[in-house]
Amino acid sequence: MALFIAAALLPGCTARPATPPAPPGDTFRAQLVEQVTADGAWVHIEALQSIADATGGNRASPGPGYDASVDHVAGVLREAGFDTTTPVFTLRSDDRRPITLRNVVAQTRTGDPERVVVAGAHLDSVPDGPGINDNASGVAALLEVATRMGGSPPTTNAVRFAFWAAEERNLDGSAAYVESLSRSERRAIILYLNADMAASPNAGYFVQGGFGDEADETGPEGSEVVGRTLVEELAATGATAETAAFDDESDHDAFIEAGIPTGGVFSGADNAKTDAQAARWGGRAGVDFDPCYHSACDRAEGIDRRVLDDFTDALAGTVARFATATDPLAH
Ligand code: DTR
Ligand code: ZN
Ligand code: ZN
Repeated sequence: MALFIAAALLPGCTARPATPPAPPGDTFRAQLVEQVTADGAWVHIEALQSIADATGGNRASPGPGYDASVDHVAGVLREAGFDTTTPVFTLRSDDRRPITLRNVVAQTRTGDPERVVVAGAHLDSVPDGPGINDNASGVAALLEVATRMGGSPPTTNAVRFAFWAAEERNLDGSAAYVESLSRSERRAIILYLNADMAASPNAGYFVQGGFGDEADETGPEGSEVVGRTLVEELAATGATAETAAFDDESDHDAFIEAGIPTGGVFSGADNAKTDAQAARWGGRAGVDFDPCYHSACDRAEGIDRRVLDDFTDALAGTVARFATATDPLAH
């Protein structure tokens, strides 16, 4: 039985509770975790790999591979019944010619739109490769959760899935999106969940949200509930998570800056796995979590499907628990 966490107050504004997740035995959560599969996520990995292969080997934004990735993801979400938009923003750039890019934002038609669970992943790659572990893996995991949940689930709260442009260019897509929100739209977001790299070939299971000593490491109050829920949901797959401090290196940053409770998962990039980590998770000590990080070899063949399965389950369980939380939201 999960512990229910008392509401937390953010300094300087009205109450934003740390939403207590539903118990792990909750039917909606159990069904969603049961329904999502690595095979389902794999369909999107293959689609994004094919897009990169057809567009010069990458999905960098701006670029044709990114545009095709947006069209794929938006099409999947529309087909699944979500209210789907592709809001445009102008890239911060030194160039004289302004560059416009699209994020993808898809929301359930059910659930309270004043209580929104937002889950996001960046959809762009670096120019040097197809960006499959970084970050077709996070995209695929969330698309699998979204499509199994469908656009009209029986949840208390609305759920919004977001796929960001230009993470690899200063986190511009998520930053522009959060900047575009009104004060009341920001206050309606009860938490943000980030998935950036979820199937590294020599994977770790890292969770951010509420861990660390400084405020910029833990995230805003309430983030510890998100982080703890992710750890619990990974444990339910059999994976022991390692907790990590937030840095400013992914799309969680804009949400943290906006004071929104935030959590994230990460399977490791260009750091070597330690002996202790290899003992805990398997894999090879002394070898990078992802030897193909930001390289042309970051392809579908390198994906660890078991790790993708674990993270997809954990994201499904976490989204479901917060989407069905019924504690009163004081504004
Ligand atoms: N910014 C990511 C890689 C990355 C580095 N540290 C973290 C921590 C949490 C998530 C992701 C990352 C990239 O897209 O390259
Ligand atoms: Zn990257
Ligand atoms: Zn990334």
